[in-house]
Amino acid sequence: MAEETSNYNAENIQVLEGMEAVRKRPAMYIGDTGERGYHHLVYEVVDNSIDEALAGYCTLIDVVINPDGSLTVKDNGRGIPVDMHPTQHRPAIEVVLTILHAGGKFDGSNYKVSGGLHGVGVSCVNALSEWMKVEVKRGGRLHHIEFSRGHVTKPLETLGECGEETGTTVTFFPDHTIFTCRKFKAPVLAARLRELAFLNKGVTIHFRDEEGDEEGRKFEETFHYEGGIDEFITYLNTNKSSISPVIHFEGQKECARLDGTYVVQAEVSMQYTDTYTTIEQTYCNNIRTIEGGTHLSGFRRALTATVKAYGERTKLIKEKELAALTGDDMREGLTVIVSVKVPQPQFEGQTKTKLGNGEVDGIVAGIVSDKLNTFFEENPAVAKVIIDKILLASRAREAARAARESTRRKGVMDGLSLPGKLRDCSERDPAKTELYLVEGDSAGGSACKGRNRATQAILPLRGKVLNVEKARVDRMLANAEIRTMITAIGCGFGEEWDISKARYHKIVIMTDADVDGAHIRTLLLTFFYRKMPELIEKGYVYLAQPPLYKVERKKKGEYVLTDGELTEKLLTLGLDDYEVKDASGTVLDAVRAKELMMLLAEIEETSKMVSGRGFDPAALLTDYAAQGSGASMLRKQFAALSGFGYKSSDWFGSNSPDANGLLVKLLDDVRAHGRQGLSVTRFKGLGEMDAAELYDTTMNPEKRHMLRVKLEDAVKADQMFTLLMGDEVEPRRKFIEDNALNVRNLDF
Ligand code: 0RA
Repeated sequence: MAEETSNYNAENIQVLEGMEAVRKRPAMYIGDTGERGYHHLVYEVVDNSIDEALAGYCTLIDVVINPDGSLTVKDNGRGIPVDMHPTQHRPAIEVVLTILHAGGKFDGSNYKVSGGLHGVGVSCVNALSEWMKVEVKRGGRLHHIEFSRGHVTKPLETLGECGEETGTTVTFFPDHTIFTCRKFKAPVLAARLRELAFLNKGVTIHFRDEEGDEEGRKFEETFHYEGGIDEFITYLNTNKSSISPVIHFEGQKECARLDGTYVVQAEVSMQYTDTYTTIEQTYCNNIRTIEGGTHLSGFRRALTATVKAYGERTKLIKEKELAALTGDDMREGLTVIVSVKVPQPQFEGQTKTKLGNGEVDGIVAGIVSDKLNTFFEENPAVAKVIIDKILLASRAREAARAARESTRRKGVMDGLSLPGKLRDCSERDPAKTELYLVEGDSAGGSACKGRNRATQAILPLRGKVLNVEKARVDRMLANAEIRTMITAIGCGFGEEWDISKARYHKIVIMTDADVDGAHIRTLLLTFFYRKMPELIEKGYVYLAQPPLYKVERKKKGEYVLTDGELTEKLLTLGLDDYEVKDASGTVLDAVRAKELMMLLAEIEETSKMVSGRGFDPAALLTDYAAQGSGASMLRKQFAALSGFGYKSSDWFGSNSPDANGLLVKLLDDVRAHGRQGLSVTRFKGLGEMDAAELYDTTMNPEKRHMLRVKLEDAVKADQMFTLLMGDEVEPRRKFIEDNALNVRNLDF
C-alpha cells in the first residue's frame, strides 16, 4: 500500500472511486448479488474472449470451475496489452482491469459491438472478486498480475518465455462478503456457453466442472458449432418432426450517423415443425432479448407479408382465406432465431431486454422478405407444405374459436355451472383451498370420504387423460375430462385465460404409484404446461406422494414413502445383530456399517437398472465405471468405505475377486434379518387404502409430503415433454435408455 500512496495521482483516485462504486452498489452493475449476479461474473469475462473471437483473433475458450470454487477463463486471443499506457502511466492491463468501461473497446472499427447485458467489463468482476489472477501470453513472454477486490496486490511481472503463443487466462474467486451465492452451477454456465457457441459459429468453448455439484458429480462438455444458429434450430427442434429444412438468411447494412457510419448485421434461421408450438428466440449482441423488440417485429412483419404475397401470386391461398390469415397462423409450429449485431444498442422494457433501435426493424424485414421470397421461388414444394400448414392453423383457429364460444355458452369458462363430478369445498378463499385430481372413481370415493370438506375439493378423473400434445384445441375442448378441469379450476382458457380467477391455489395431482399412474400424471402435466403454463409458473401445481408401503411390527403400523426408505428401515433393523468388517478386518462402527449397506443397496438398484439383470456389483464397479460419473462416484465411495480399492481396471486389497459373491450375500442376509417379525404391505394403488388411511398419509396437510412442480429450464422441459408425449419413438427410447441411471431425478 505504501507504494501506491507515494505516487497517488488523479488516475489512482479514478480507480479507487470506480472500484468502490461497484462494491457499494454491486446490483447496479451486475443485476443482483444472488445466483444470477454470481454467474454473470463469468459471462462478463467470457464476453471479452468472445469479442476477441469476433475480431478474428481467438478460436478457443476454456472455462473451468476449479476445485476451490474459483473460476478460470482461458483464451487464445491476442492477450491483454501489457505495455505502458500512454496517459495512465501504468501497464495497459492494469488499466483494463481497474477502470470501468476500459474493457479494451478502444478501437474505432465501425463493426465493433459491445457484449454483456450490462457491458460493464472485466474490471467489475475484478472489483467484486476476493482475488483475481491474470496471465497473458503476448510478444513471446508470459506475464502475470494479481488483484484483490479490484486493487493490485502483485504488480505486473514477466515470468518467462512463451514462444509464438498468445492469449489471456483470467482466474477469479467471487467476494463472498458481497454475494449470497456460494457456488457456480455447471448446468447454468453450460446453458449460456452452449448458447454463445451457437451464436458465434466456429468458436470452440470447452467447459469443465472440476469442483462438482452437491452430489459430487463432475461435468465436461465442448461446445462447437460450425453451423451456428442453424444448428441451434436443430437443437431446439430435437425430437420434433420437421416439415421444412432449416432456412437461413443473413445480411448487413451500413447506417449513417452524425459522426460517420456503423454497420448492423442480421442473421435469421427458421424451420417449421409439425407441432403447434412457436419458439422465437431473438438476440442482440449475443444477449437474449426476452421481450423482443424491433428485430422481432421486423421478422414477423416480413414473414406475414412474404407468405401472403407468395400465396396470392401462386393461388395457393384463396382470396377469402387470405383475409382471415393472422400472424399467429404463420408462426404455428415455427422455430426461429433472429440474431443481430448493433454497435450502439438501445435496450428498453421492464427488464431491459427489448431492443429499441428503430432502424433494425427495416433492416431485418428487408433481408427476410427478399431472401424468403427467393427461397419460396426456388423450393416450391417446401413452400406448398408450409402454406398448407398455415392454412390448417388458420382453419383450426376458427374451429377453436367456435368451440370456445360453445363451451363458454355452456358455462365452462366462467365456472357458472360446476361439473357434477366435482366435490367442491365450502371455503371460498382460493388461497386456502386445494383441488385434488384423483385417478379413478374408487380412489375418488375414498378421497371424498376422507377429505377436509372445508378446504379440499375432489375431482375424480376417469380413464386416460387426452394427450394435448397430439390434439388441436377444438378436439381438446370437446374432451369431457379436460372441460371438467377447466371449469373446476375457473381460470378459463386461451384468450379468456385469467389466473386471478383461479378457484384453488393448490392443484394436486394424485395418481397410483404404478406405470398407468405415472402416465396419467405426465399427461396432466403436459396439459398444464402447454395450456395453462401460468399455473406452473405461479407454483399452483403439486404432486401428491402416496406411500409405497405399510410396515407393521407388533401391531404398530408405519407408512413408508419410497423404496429407499424401506431399504433403510430394513437394513437398520437387520444390522442390530451383525458385525461388518472392512478389507483389513477392522469392525465398522454402526454409522459406517449402515452407510456401507445403503451404498450396496444403491449399487444393487443401479446395476439392476442398467443391466436389466440381477445384482451384479462387480459389473457396476468395473464395467459400468466408464459409463458416467454416477457409477464412478459409487465406486469411489465403495472403495473408501470398504477398504477395497479399484485402480486402472484392477481390484486391489485382500480377496477382492470374491468380493462380489460376499457382498450379494451380506446385503441379502441383513435385509432378510431386518424383515423378521415385520409385515410389509405394498400399496399398488390409492384404492387399496381406506378413506382414513388415504387422508392420513397423503392429504393431511400436517403429515403429507407433496412435491411442488417447478419449471427450472423451459427449453429442457419443452424438449422433454415433446420427447415423452410426441410422435417420435426412437428418440424417446434413446432418452429412456440414456437416463436409466438418473431415473430418480426424473421426478418432477
Ligand atoms: C484490450 C485490448 C485488446 C485486447 C484485450 C483488451 C483483451 C481483453 C481480454 C479479456 C479476456 N481475454 C481478452 N483478450 C483480449 C486488443 C489487443 C491488441 O490490439 O493487440
